[in-house]
Amino acid sequence: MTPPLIAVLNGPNLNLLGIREPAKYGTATLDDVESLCAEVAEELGLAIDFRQTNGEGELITWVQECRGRAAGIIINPAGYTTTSIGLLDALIAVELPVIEVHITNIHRREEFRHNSYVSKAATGVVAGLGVQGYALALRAMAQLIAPAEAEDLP
Ligand code: DHK
Repeated sequence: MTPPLIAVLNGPNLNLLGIREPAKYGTATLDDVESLCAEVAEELGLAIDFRQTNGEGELITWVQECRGRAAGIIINPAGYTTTSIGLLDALIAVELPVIEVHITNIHRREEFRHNSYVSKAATGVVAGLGVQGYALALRAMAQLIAPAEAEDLP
């Protein structure tokens, strides 16, 4: 059986992980995060499509493309979390389980980071646990999609 595909999508400035404000975001690079996700996905029997973009439109297109292709979406929308109704609408439109990840605890930070549009489409949110939040999100996603997968068993 082909492993279920989970899209792991990353928004603006996450390409700078490791260099960008390491006291807040840590020293792991985006490549390190991808390796972590690949390792955990393999353990869970999932396939991942791990991507990053600085463009809002591209992120929305990637979300749209998940329909009929992916079993779930893990997304760190970064700066688009609190600004993009277009991203929210795309996440609602695809009708897939969505887990929102933030490396930092956005609720302990500036007020403008608190109001996540993406949360209105998210099944769950992981925030403040560093890049391990991606691994936790994958584990939670495996549980979320398990009943649907089990129905396919003989
Ligand atoms: C990443 C960003 O780039 C910020 O815009 C968010 C998020 C927080 C994170 O913690 O991963 O406010």
